[in-house]
Amino acid sequence: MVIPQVSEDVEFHAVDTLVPVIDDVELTPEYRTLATLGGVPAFAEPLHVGRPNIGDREQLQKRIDGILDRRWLTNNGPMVCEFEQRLVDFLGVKHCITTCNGTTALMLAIRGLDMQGEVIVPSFTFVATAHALQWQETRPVFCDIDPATHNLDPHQVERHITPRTTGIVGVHLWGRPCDIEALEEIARRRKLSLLFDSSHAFGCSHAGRSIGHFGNAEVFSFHATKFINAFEGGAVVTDNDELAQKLRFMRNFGFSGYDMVEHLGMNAKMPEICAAMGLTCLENLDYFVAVNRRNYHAYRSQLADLPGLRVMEYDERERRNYQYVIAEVDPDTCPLSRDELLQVLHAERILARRYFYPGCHRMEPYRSFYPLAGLTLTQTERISDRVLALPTGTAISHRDIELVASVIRSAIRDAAQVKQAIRMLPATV
Ligand code: T4K
Repeated sequence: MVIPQVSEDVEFHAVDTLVPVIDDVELTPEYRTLATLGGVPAFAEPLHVGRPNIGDREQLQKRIDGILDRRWLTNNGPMVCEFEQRLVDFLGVKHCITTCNGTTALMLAIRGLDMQGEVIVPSFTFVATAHALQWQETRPVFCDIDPATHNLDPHQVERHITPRTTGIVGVHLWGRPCDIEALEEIARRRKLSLLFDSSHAFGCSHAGRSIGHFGNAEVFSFHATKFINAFEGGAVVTDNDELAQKLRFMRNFGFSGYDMVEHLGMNAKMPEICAAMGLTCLENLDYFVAVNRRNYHAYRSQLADLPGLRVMEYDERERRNYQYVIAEVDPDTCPLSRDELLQVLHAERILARRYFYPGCHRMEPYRSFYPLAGLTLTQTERISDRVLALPTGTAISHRDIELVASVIRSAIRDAAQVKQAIRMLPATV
């Protein structure tokens, strides 16, 4: 398969486009009746937030054939070694240790960095960030975010440090880097380990340097829904030789050779077929970025000037992967709440998501540990009530985005009717 080039002025079509129910010629999107108001849903099949990017299938197939011919399926095989080397070259880091998913990569890094006791972490993240700590009995201490960036607020981090604190885990949410300098300064001064959960930030940069370079280590996820996917997969990257060696042992039961175990370990190895997918996606990275960027700009222009709805911005002076298109709905100025808008979209089979509602502190086991956490996590609660992730990626077309945007515009225009109709609908979220 030839990967199409995406240029600024040429109309593009998605690789795996879902087919809308409505014929292009029949209805101008703006004038169709919303499904909430009794119309036909805009999409025949669910339109997901982040369907996997696939890349060049022929290349992937060739790699899979090679794996089968070699009969070497896992345990640090040649495909995994090649993937790790390509990641090292791409990111410009010293070491890359791939794993079977991002969560185990976090778990290994946390243990490898000896993060015990309490670790400061945002609540506004995918729950895996907190679970990776709690799973090994290290207590996640939830810290509020800066509402402008959705990332850890360094001023709040200082307030949560106690004699039991051993580290900080920052999350570069939506691929927008944390306030890295401030967090590095705190970690240095208070002698804490600093790990970044960079699951959203593969291919992004900060101050001209690739994400992957910062803190003591950074972790990527290569889950199917991520910008670069390996079906399932993850990686820890670091410049620290000793940590890298320890992590390599730990991901393979602690073995240093055929017989000798040097460290407590687990089975966190990436299989060869996952590395084949990862390599194939990596080769198509420029195409994925171009499509994501184009989708992002399409949404921004088509949703501009709506009252109370703002599409989150990316700093275009830095490298970004544009993997998430995030709308923020202000309940004071938007005629519909975020949840009402979500119901409208779901009725059209547009499966927008409330990432990362309601915040980890409102999920178990953390809700029971910290029943009053919401009192100090005011920005987390405020933002998690406003955010809506919209469908993007290489599986959706420009036409899909036009339809999604027209549904949102129509819903806001006819908000009074929509509100009334929603009261009669069963809740879908
Ligand atoms: N840290 C952060 C900040 C993370 O965001 C994540 C993962 C992690 C750590 C942990 O990394 P991993 O251990 O997962 O490598 C998804 C993903 O499952 C999860 O990996 C991701 N974050 C999170 C943000 O999103 P869900 O439950 O919201 O969505 P899911 O997996 O059902 O899929 C999303 C959409 O994509 C669906 O609406 C359906 C569609 N889809 C999904 C899959 C798996 C497909 O079309 N094809 C597919 O193969 O968690």
